[in-house]
Amino acid sequence: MSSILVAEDLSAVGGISLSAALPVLTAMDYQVAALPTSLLSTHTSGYGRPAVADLSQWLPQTFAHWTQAQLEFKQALIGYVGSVELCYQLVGYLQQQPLALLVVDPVLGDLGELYSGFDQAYVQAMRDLVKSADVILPNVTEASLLTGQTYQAQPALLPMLTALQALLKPGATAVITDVIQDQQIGCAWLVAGKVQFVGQPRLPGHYNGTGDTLAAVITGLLGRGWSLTRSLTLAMQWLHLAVTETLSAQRTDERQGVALGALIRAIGSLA
Ligand code: PXL
Repeated sequence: MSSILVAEDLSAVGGISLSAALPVLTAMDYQVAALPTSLLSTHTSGYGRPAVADLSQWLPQTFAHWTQAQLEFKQALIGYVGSVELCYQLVGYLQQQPLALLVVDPVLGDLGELYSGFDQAYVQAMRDLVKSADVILPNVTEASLLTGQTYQAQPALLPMLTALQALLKPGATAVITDVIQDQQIGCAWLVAGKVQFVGQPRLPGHYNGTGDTLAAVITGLLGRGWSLTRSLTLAMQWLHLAVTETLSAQRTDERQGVALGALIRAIGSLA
């Protein structure tokens, strides 16, 4: 059983981020070190202003303790971080780890808007953070913010992916996760300068946390040694299952993350 560090917010209500990544990666047989980068009463989209705990002392103390306890991580996923300072602390901690895979979902915003509480200084910290990643998983909004391009829901992919690649270390890959093409929604990335796409039929609605769940699944599959193409293809199929289940359960509250039961059963059926 391999261990994985997952660093993202714990939002008590909303079913996103750590609340989604923990069950998904546990079902994939990982031992998860669940590091709440922020502790919130709800996520920041739709419930008003959440109560936020101050973890600025606890987080460096946690890194110091883990170092003293000689805990080691070969795989890590970073999602919503929440402060500029912590972006740099995470990089510092992970630089001391024998990391073979670092996936960063550079959570910044959606639908053309920054999430509440973030500003351009935070975008810059995220640009610095993604330099350490092997794979980054921005949505179109985040890709636009990172590259400084004006947001368009359906941007030209080649220039956007090329600009994203320029932010990364050699050998790393940028994958845009909410690309719409021919009634499909899916992932786009570059191979030898050509745009690749894997998608699934687009379903109605817009659910919080789909990006977080997708990032957990992709990281889990890559961590098993699967190729990027195979990981993204299966991850999109499973996300489709999750959104289908969410729709058929008639969960009308779009602030809640996607239903995870069908996805976890699908993970269980994978030998
Ligand atoms: O799903 C992205 C996300 C993650 N974490 C927090 C958020 C959001 C989106 O609103 O508020 C705290």
